[in-house]
Amino acid sequence: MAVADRYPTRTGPPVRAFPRRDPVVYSMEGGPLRPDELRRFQHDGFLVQQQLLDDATVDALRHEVERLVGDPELACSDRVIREPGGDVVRSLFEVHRLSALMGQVVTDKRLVDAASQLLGSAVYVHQSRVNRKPGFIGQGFAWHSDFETWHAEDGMPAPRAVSIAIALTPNYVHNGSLMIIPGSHRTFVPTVGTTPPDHYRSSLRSQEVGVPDDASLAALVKDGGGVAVVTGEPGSAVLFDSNAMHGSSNNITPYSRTNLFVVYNSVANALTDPFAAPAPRPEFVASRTVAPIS
Ligand code: 6CS
Ligand code: FE
Repeated sequence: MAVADRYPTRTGPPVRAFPRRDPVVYSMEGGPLRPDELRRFQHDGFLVQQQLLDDATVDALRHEVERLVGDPELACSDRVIREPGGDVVRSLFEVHRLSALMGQVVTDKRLVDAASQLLGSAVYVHQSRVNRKPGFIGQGFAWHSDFETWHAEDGMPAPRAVSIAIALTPNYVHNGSLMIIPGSHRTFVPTVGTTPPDHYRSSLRSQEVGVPDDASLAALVKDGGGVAVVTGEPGSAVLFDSNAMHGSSNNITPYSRTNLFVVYNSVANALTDPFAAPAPRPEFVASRTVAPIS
């Protein structure tokens, strides 16, 4: 039975943004996040946590990233995304299955329980990745809502998912760190355009379809009171709503900005058919295995 499309996107102009049609925080109890943290997440759409992982774990994760980058068997996999115009590794996908240590991190109770509390249900891993953003080379990510892509291309019904990004290297204001528009998660901005076949092969290198128009972005920034740059030391983390408008700039400094991302989806929000794409994306980008993390 077809699922109603409550967030139509990838349509023709004009773009008409509309208020989010689902809650942000599903439950205030039953998890590690304090009421003040939940209120901040509800309002801003993101929450920064310092020192989530200890230095030894972060060092080991950084070594895991470079092990995977140097793995000749992985080099030709679609899981490896390279920078536009070159072959430097930009991102690695489904890392929780490629690295036992990363698999442990994504099932860590501190992350899972926080996600479950926010989403009000058991959760499973929708996607995991490392965005490597090496010094001098790492290019940015255009402004986008992850949910807009996950709805259009993966058939995610509602924005009942949360990303947790863990800094593996220092995230400074100047080395291409994540920028989020506060409050943008409470507005859905449809995008103009048609999703081409196998879009992920280009969009993960440089995204053009699924990028909101400048007028909508300017309105979100005005309503949000500006743009937040998420900085933090290695081991810090940011939890951000699936519909938070975010992006990042090129890294022109010597300091790599390498982050481990995991996306938790509610088990009540399992993927259906894409709402605006010719075919579902591969499992390593969008899991259709709803295995609740206990
Ligand atoms: O298409 C996706 O799933 C990916 N694209 C971006 C720019 N952010 C989320 C995710 O990694
Ligand atoms: Fe994103």
